[in-house]
Amino acid sequence: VSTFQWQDPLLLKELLTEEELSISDAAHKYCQGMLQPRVVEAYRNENFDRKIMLEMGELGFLGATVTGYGCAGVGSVAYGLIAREVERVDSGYRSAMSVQSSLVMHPIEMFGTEEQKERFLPLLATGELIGCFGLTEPNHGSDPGSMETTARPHPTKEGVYLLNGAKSWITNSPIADVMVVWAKLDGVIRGFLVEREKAGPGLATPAIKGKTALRASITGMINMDDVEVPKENMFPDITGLKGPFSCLNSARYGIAWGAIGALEGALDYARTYALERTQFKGNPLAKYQLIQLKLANALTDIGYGLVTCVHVGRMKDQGLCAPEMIGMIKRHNSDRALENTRKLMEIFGGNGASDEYHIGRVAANLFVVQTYEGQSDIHALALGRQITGVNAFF
Ligand code: TGC
Ligand code: FAD
Repeated sequence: VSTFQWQDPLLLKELLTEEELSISDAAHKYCQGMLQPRVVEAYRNENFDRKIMLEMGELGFLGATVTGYGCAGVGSVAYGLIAREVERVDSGYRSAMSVQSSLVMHPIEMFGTEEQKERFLPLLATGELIGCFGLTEPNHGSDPGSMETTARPHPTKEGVYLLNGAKSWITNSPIADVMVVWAKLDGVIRGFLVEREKAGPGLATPAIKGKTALRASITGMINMDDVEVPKENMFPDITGLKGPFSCLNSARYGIAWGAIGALEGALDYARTYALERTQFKGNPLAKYQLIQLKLANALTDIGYGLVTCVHVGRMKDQGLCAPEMIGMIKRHNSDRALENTRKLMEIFGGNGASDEYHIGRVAANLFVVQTYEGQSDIHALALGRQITGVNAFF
């Protein structure tokens, strides 16, 4: 028999290897020591500090699962533990990290030529280069198969493609040096590595300002008007939607961990507040049963969420993971994190509206976490399609 530990309710640490525990500790120290002190100002001013990518690179957090090319080559669970610690501070910081890792480095590792890997991966690993992933368009989000962005051979320059179209809501795009852009070539989806330096005047990546969430992350568009991309920057073999969707498996898996990290952060803020704040005869809020119910619900979803993440991570590394398993934990963990955080926010009363107390930022961010990489209802329909064999999308 052991004593219950609210900080680790189902003893996650017993499921982890020594290496995973030490990566998790290192990530926790960096995130609490270096990211947490910056986050209120960053969020208030919509400011993403590019130096963060260099710091994460130094610690081996970028492309952590990639083998070789200056990357750490760790397993999926270690990657998830990093995402959890980063998102314990802010979902936007996790976005920056996971886009670089899962949506830029991972596809280059999976689909790139040897030349593309050698040219991009080491510099993306250190954070000297920043990447982004352009799938969503102004008119096509949940249904990226209908994308309008096109690629066509340059009429006069041999071995060059011209890209035309617009991508919207793209994490990191305003500061990205290399952009993974998905476009239709002769009606078939292909992936291109668009380099800012070589793209010419037809490329514009304006920031989307005035966001009501994820303000510590930079988000923008990728506008392309005859942007030139050399043939050697196209992924050679991958065609169709399974290209971008394979990248999303890895990123959605990281989000499943990250969302629980955000909820753990929220629970910590709420517990501290409930113990310190008194109402009615000097009692701390923590004494009241309705307050304890909110804390208990959050803790239960944290315990369940983390155990499923470890399980799916192990299955992923053994090649036993179906995409819907990842969709299921991405959906469930982000839904539970959002719902619980919103309830925990009530504990703060009016102070919940002050950014100094963090909780409002966490709740606002989690709306986006529930929305990007497949909104929760989209993942429900993907599961429904598997259960019934009937397609409810169209
Ligand atoms: P569907 O017919 O289901 O699939 C088309 C082809 O793709 C294959 N496929 C997958 N392959 C690997 N992994 C997956 N998860 C896959 N899902 C589908 C599928 O096998 C098929 O292959 P083939 O060979 O038979 O052609 O496609 P559909 O058009 O019916 O769409 C299904 C639906 C709605 C589930 C899908 O379109 C979807 O997931 N929509 C959500 C869109 C989305 O997630 N967008 C994310 C944009 S990136 C982003 O948000 C980054 S935020 C990053 C951050 O800041 O953290
Ligand atoms: P829509 O597709 O218009 O959906 C709106 C609503 O309708 C949703 O609730 C959806 O579930 C529902 N809906 C749609 N179709 C159906 C249906 N058939 N049945 C039932 N309900 C349906 N994209 C990228 O490519 N790269 C990025 O880096 C990136 N970063 C992002 C960062 C931020 C801060 C945000 C907010 C978004 C980001 N996105 C990115 C875009 C994100 O993936 C999309 O917003 C998301 O996929 C949803 O698409 P949409 O916004 O067009 O919503």
